[in-house]
Amino acid sequence: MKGAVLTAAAVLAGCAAPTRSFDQARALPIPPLDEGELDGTTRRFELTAQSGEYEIQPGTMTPTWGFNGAWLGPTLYMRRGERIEMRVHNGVDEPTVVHWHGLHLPAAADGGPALTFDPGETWEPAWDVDQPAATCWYHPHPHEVSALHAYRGLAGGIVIADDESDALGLPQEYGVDDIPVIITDAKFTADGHLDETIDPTYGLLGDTPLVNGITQPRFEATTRRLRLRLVNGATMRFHNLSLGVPFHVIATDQSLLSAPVEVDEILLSPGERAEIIVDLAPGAQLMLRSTGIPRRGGLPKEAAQGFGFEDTFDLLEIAAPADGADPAPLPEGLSAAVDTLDGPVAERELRLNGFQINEQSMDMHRVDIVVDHAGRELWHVTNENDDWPHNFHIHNARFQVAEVKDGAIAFADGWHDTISIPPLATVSLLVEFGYYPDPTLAYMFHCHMLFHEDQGMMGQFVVVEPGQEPRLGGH
Ligand SMILES: [Cu+2]
Repeated sequence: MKGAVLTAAAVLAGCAAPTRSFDQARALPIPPLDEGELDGTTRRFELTAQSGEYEIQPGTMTPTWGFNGAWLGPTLYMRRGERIEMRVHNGVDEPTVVHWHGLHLPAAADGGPALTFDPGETWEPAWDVDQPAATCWYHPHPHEVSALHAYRGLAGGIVIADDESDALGLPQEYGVDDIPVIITDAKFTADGHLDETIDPTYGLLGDTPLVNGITQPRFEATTRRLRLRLVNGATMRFHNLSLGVPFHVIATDQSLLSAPVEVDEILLSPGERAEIIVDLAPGAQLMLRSTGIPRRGGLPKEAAQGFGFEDTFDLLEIAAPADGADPAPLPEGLSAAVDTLDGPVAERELRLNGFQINEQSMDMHRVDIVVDHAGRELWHVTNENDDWPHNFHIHNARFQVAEVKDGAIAFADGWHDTISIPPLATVSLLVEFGYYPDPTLAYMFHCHMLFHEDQGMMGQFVVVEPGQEPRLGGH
């Protein structure tokens, strides 16, 4: 009997893996929760992009950008059924724009490159939240410099809540048992500035991973169960994340799964999110680690090293409380099962190669795809490169992975808006768009390795009424 108890405890505590700890650990910063100003069912937010400096590494102040602060931004909280009115001030010295990654909204609010606004100006997008609870995020999207602006710190999390998910008994006390884990990276110059040298192949791939903006973070849990909202906000780096103990995935990019799925690791490409539940044994110490990409992500050795696919990092130390009640069993069902997938209205082929899609570079004056219906489409996305990874993000949409040919995706269940496309693989996506017809403004689809996007690996789609012609710019 005693042996059985010990075995269970050992599994919970991760005793099988050696305990790791940082030599210069600092408390994990929790970005402020910004609930905006609620007026009936309208929620108003004010965001200011600004410059400042921040102690990213212990003892060194680094010049940075952030929203409503020096570095990164607050976590925006909103609920399904609400109207959002946003005021975004550009307080930095370059034109920029903010994209609400994962949100379904009109193109005029989406924050694509055509909506870039100048220093000193204010942009006021508004939309209705009509999508399930999810972890999303916001980041800049100006033409050709999205990576640089994100790298300087213009990024933050978004929590979308709804009544159904609130009722599940999942951890939802922000900063206590419901924790944003925003993973980015940096490289530093000798004087502690962000090194903005853009490599012609690897862009701004950083060698120093950060969680919520700092190196060597440690979270002292006060509860035995944590919900971690993992956001891969890195500009180029893929992360295969593990904790040394099994954990449960409860949500992918766009919503809760139909049921929790137990895994040992989860791969997140740039832009992807997952919510996981981690149950802690009393007194346990865990390390969230980036462990290298399984099978090198299908890359040859040299390319895998270049893209950092063989790198391993300790990201976040988690200390469990010394005691506390055992967590209750997780709910068996999380969200209603996915409804039957209707046949797609249209099929498209998108071939990713180098910095281009279908042999074309991004052109803000060209419409690549017209969506003139509210139905689903099947997009077959192929990575034609054998030595480059890519991934794929569609704005104002959610998709399910219908089929994967000649490659493996670590976690394909659930609804996504961003997904890895391994070398020489074709991933078929059953896509549902937000239906907000507007012939004058485009949404983007692109590789979310932001250097690839900035180099032109992006296209535009316009959502219109049946039979309507797009006319970008309103002409
Ligand atoms: Cu790419």
